[in-house]
Amino acid sequence: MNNALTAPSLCGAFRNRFKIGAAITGRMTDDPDYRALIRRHFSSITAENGMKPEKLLDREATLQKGDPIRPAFHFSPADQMLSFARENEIAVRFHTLAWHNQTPRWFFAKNWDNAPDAPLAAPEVMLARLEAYIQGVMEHVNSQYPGTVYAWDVVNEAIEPDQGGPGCYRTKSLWYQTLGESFVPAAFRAARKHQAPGQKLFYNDYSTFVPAKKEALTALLQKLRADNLVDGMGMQAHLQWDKMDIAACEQAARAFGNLGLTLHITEMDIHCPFRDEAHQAQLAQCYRDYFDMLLRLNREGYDVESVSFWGVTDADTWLTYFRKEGSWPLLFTGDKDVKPAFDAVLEAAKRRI
Ligand code: 9MR
Repeated sequence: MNNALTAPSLCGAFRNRFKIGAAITGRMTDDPDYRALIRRHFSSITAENGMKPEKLLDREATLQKGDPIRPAFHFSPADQMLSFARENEIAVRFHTLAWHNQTPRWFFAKNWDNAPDAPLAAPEVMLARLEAYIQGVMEHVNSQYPGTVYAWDVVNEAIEPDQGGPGCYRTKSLWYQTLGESFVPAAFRAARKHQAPGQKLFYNDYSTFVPAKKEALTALLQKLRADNLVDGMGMQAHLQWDKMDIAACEQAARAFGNLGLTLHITEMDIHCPFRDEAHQAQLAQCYRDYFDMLLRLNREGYDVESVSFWGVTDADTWLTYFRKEGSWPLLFTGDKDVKPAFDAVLEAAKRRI
């Protein structure tokens, strides 16, 4: 097998098509082999966890500050990755500002109370906190690392048809419980205020190809678009090798693209619990078909701007924990060799579609 460090550059092959990205961890930016691999193959990075609210919010310092609205931050985990990106001229997708998950409950509570059953803060307080959070993060990033972030995941995963709320909002989200659906436009409005020139604002979600979800998302994006609040749709693309429905993915991409939105594939992996040659060849075929679809869309004039994998090698995929079984879903092995899926994606870049 070919080592990833000598294989042709993936992002180089796609230079004229779209950015190729990966979700990375802080540990990777300390490891010389990962640094070299990322530099060679990726023109975009996302922090897998390091820029989420639970990583940036500092409760102790917030309490000390004594401000009921403006929280205190510790930016060091994010700074490490932003510095790595800046040094290596890699663009950053910032993930993520408003999300129900990985945002500590105390952020939603009256007086920043940490008790699991503490009363939630009043809607006007939460609106002000949402704006203060977004302002605090965006001002820090844009003043300390100008030109580094090109896309912001402003709102992540607000729609969940299974929770049955009106408009299919995720009703269990504490953002929804405190502010109702208005938290979505409010977050985008705040981000618009603090974005730097050239940055795009994204809504990001998974299973966007499921018809009920696609419909609800399209309705939401249409409203946001009408108010000029959103620039792009982030389609996560956590897929499975034996349940690929590329036509459904394509239909969703077209629906969002037809609203005039830039399209990012933000979190791509294709779960495959088998590492043998035959299954990995099928995985490669899944990637080939998916990338052919994206390239076709680009040819037609859709603005597919960036495709990011959720992880770098099979050794660091979240799927192993999530699926509670082995998963070999990405383009590089844990030993940092290229896989058949890598060759398939690389070849897709060369094909005239
Ligand atoms: O990959 C992330 C994993 O390490 C975390 O434990 C998990 C916790 O919420 O979040 C994972 O990333 C998610 C991303 O932020 C949003 N879309 C779904 C991703 C996979 O769960």
